[in-house]
Amino acid sequence: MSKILITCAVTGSIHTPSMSPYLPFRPDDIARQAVDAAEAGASILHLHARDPETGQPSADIANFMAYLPSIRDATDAVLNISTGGSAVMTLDERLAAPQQVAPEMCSLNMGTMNFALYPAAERISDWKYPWEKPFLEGSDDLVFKNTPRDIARILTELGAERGARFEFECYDIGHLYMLRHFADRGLIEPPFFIQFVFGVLGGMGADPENLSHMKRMADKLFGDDYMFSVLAAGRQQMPFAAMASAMGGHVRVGLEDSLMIERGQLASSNAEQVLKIRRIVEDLGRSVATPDEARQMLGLKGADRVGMQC
Ligand code: KMH
Ligand code: ZN
Repeated sequence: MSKILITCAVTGSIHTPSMSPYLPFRPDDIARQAVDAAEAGASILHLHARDPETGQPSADIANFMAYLPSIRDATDAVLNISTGGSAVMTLDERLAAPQQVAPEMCSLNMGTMNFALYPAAERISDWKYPWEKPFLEGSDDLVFKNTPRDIARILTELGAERGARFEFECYDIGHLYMLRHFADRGLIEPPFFIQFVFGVLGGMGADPENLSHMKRMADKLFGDDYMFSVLAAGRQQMPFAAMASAMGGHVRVGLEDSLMIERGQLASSNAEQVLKIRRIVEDLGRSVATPDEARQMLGLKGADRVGMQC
């Protein structure tokens, strides 16, 4: 089996500060946790920005630039900037920072869907910031818009024009067919790095049968032209990462996807989750890819071609 890529999704736009004191949202905290995660074994850092005062998901370039240079200066991990941002943002807002930074990698969500966070609001009684409750509750009537036109725009503006390659986020079988469609249109080139996403309410649930079926269908649609990684949001994060590792896939962990290190216990950092999955995958006989091995495996343009101005 090839070396395993560990992606760490450091903060995201799902969780809110009331859920965990360890969720980083100030630039120094995002940078420190990202660098620690890279030192722990993450070759790819999947990144969003937040408002430094309130932790609210932010599309503001200044909030990205407040932490990105520190990460770049401290580690050679691959920077992967989200184009999903948050479902409450417009596509123009979501693309502003990745367009400016021109990173080696970007996420690309392969379908329009529900992205329901509201059940989490019921578990919180003590809110730290006023934006959190309406943000979570409003997700019962929110569309995470990723139409074929949106996808084509991201492929053109980030891929063709800026040289990024993609973490194709697939939350359902239909998203694999959408990816195939873009391959058939000649807008993407192998190897495709497909992130199978489980446990988001609106996408497929974290059931091992869904993982087997995603793998089976991806094999059929993409043959040797793809590699898969797995993220399961919530409690199934580590079990699904372990399954992916045993199946020859890659893994994604991080506080974007789960705040826990084990049942009933908050993770104290992103690095803690990276170290845990690293132990598991090494025990299963896999070895962890370095950032340069990740670049080779994914066909990335190289850190020296990231356009970050700072
Ligand atoms: N939060 C994950 C379930 C993105 O940033 O483009 C999906 C995600 C989306 O990572
Ligand atoms: Zn993300």
